[in-house]
Amino acid sequence: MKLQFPENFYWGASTAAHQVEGNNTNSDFWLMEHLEGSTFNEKSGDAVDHYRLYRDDIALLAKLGLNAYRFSIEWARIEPEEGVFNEAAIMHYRDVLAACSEHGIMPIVTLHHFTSPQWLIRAGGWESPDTPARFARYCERVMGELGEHIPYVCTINEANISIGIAKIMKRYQSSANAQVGINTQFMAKMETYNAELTKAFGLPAQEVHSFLMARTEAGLANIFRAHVEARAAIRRVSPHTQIGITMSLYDIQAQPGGEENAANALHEEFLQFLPYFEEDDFFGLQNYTRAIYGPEGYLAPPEGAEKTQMGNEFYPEGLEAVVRYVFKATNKPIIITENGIATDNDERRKAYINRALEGVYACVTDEIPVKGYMHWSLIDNFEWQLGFSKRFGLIAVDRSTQERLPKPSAIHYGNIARTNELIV
Ligand code: GCO
Repeated sequence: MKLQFPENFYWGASTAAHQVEGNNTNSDFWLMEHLEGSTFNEKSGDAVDHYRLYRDDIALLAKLGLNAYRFSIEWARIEPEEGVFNEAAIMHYRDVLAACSEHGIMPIVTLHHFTSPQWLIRAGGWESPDTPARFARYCERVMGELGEHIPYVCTINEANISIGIAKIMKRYQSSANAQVGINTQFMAKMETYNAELTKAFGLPAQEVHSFLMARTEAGLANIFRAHVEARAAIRRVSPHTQIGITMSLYDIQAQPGGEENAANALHEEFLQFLPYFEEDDFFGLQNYTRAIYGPEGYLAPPEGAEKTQMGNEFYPEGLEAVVRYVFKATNKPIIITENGIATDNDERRKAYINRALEGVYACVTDEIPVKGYMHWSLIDNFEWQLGFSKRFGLIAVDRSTQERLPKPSAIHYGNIARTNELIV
């Protein structure tokens, strides 16, 4: 059967600056990757050298048949010191946007994708009440200069991620507590790490507030205030740009007796933030798997479930459910800004794409305004703490030569994009 997508559907892929560009030396993550006892498996280094090779990468994306590219602009490059804006970095992103335009690619730009300038962290990071204004000032500068070339902007990537991190940490700690040996080792490692953090940022470790760290209630509110203040600033300087935020969302399911836990999770991870999106133009939705709740709380994936390299359950059907609940709650146009799978079995990536898109098709048929699908990721890249071993890319990279090698899934997805048709 052929499933025909709407004519103006955006078929794209996503990346994030720090994960692909390389040498993001003024960012907080760069510093943290280089600490002794670092929690990163490896350093980002040259990553996949996208800062230099973006023209080839965008040409390749277009050649595959895609018509949209979601990437992020790096705050640490644009404003390496507080109040000092680097014109060369702004020019670089102007060139990236020009390359998109030459290839007929619609850019979707993210202004903050996890990494921040080191000076921001020294000034209190994401727990400081001054950070929303600092973020808005950076957004205003970038959008004032480049906004005319940016039709869609996402202010902050996965603004709700600290909630997911806190839940994972809690699960990890309860399993670590059960294994005292590991726990002692872990504590010793943490001590070295904390001492190094203090040295690096000149602050007590508990005052280092990078984006992917534990967050207080006030810190979480700061992040959403940063979105609201940035949105107002962007509206002033680039009134035609459509503005949204992106959120990390699970298909939240309940087993009998788990309904209340599931409803609480939905509220905590998503519904509580609705007031902040009211004036947004679209919603950036990111989904990778489902989360099941029973009467006692979160349940591990069912026995025997297929897992991805991330340990997530292979569950592409989750996307449809998330699109439906997001639309019901927001009534806004949706762009799927991330969805994908870490695997070395590219056949499973193809299957994941097909099954996820079948769900998107069902939503579109029900007149839910899904504008586009951005697969994570265009290219294998630096998966944060887990390094380069987790492969989400449609395109592989030989990092010794930086040669790009499109996988069969890239050809497959490109054909869907080119024909606007999914064959199931
Ligand atoms: C996130 C980020 C991406 C990740 C991707 C795969 O969701 O953590 O937006 O940077 O690389 O999600 O884990």
